[in-house]
Amino acid sequence: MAALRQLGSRALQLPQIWKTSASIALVRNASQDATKPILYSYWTSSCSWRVRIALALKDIDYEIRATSLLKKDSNHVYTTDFLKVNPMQTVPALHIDGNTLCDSIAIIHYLDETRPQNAVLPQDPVQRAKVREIVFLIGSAIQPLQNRLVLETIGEEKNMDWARHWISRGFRGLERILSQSSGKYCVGDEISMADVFLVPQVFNALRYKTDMTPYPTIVRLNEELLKLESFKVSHPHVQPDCPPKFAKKS
Ligand SMILES: N[C@@H](CCC(=O)N[C@@H](CS)C(=O)NCC(=O)O)C(=O)O
Repeated sequence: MAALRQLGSRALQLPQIWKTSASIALVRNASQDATKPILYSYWTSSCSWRVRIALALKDIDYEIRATSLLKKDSNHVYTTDFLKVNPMQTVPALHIDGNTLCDSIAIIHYLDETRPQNAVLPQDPVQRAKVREIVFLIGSAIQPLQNRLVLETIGEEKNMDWARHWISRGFRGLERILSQSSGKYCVGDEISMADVFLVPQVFNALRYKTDMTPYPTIVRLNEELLKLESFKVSHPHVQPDCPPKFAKKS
């Protein structure tokens, strides 16, 4: 009933027979905004890439709003307009179903809850916990430490060493975890949110010239995942805001 109440006055007018969990799902779908979701994204942003992969895996059509992290470009995150989109002035943000959601983890959970096709969280609680362990390792113990804003504060002289240090520290743990959990993909043989987080993080690692030889499992999984269409179509080098010198010719 609590979930039903959250649907507002519209739901309260429903006949009793509709008030089942199945019909709640139907009502949710019917109330989803008919307009295309808008993704605020920057081509090299690994957090934006996570959401682009999830949208592609779930076959959700969306409009991209290229939002630069660099003030020298137009439409950057420091405009007053974007401040209204994301108070943290970071990407990604996703406008969907009449709401604007920020933070890749929150966004991907929302997508999985409202668009369950090609689920990125396994049903089994242990597998699900393992997926979340990998997601949080990358999302809170690696990426925030090598985020562009942090590197800017560290300064040009030291920032590459800094990024490599924290990525390598995280990858040492991640390699051990994945050597136990992985099958074809990060957790068993099904694509999950862990895969969605892994590939963009490896992209960052390579960008900062991290030595990948100590991480054979990470390298294997990254290569396997990059063969998949959802990872290819969302790749930074095929984004509309990718500068021509990096753009992949198709
Ligand atoms: N926890 C957030 C982190 C978002 C974040 O750090 N985004 C980076 C790009 S990957 C950003 O916008 N950084 C701001 C900047 O570089 O100015 C998420 O997962 O979406």
